[in-house]
Amino acid sequence: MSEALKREAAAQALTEVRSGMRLGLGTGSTAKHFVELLGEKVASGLDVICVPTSEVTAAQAKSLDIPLSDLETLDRLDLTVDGADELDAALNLIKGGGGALLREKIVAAASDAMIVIADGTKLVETLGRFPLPIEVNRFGLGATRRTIAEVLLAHGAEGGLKLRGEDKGTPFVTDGGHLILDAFFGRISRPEALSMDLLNIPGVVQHGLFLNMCSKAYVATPDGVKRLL
Ligand code: ABF
Repeated sequence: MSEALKREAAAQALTEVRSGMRLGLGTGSTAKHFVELLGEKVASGLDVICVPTSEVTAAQAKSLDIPLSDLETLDRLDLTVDGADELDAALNLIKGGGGALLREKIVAAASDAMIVIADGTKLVETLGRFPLPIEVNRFGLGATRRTIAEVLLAHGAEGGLKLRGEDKGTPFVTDGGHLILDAFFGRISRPEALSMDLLNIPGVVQHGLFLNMCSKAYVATPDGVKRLL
C-alpha cells in the first residue's frame, strides 16, 4: 500500500492529539509518518511529552525535537498511536513484525487509549495470516522453542516456528536483548487461550497478540481513510 495512504491514516490520528497530552509513539513505517507529522506540529507550538516504543522511534523523535520522557517519569499516558501487522473487526491486533512488540505492549498498556494506524491490507477477518511474533529469552532457547511448538500444535498451527534472522545467519535481537520466534498459524481461532498458554511458558517474554487494547483505528484504503471503533 502507498506511503501516501499510510500518511493520510497518520494525519487522521494526529487530529486526536491536543496540547498537554502524554503520548506513546509507535514503531514501523506508518507510525514513522505520525511521528514526522507530530514533529511539524511540535515545531508550531504543540505541547506534548512522548514515550517512544523503540530506539528507532526515539532517534526519529529526537531528530524532530519532540520532547521525550519515559514510564519511570510518566506513570500513565493519554494516548498511544502505533501501527500493526494485522487487525480484525474487534480491533484485536498482531504486532511485532518490526520487532518492537515488547516496548509497544508496555507503552500501550500504560495508555488510556490506543489508536492504530494502518493501510487496508492489514485488515483481516481472523488473525493469524501474519506470523505471530513471540519474544523469547536467549537462555534456554531450545527448551522454550520445544514448549512453544507443543502449544502451537495444540492450537492447530501447522506452519511451524522460525527464529527471526536465522536464515540470514544472525538472529534478530530486540531492543530488550531478546530473540523473536515467528509462529506460522494461518488463522488463530482462540487468541485469548493462545495468549495465556504462551505467557505461561517461562522463556516467553511477550507475544504480538494485542487483545482488547486498541480503542480506535484509522485504516487507509484507496477509497479513503476508514475509522474503526
Ligand atoms: C509496529 O508497526 C509493529 O508492531 C508492526 O510490525 C509494524 C507495522 O509496520 P508498518 O506500519 O510498517 O506496516 O508497531
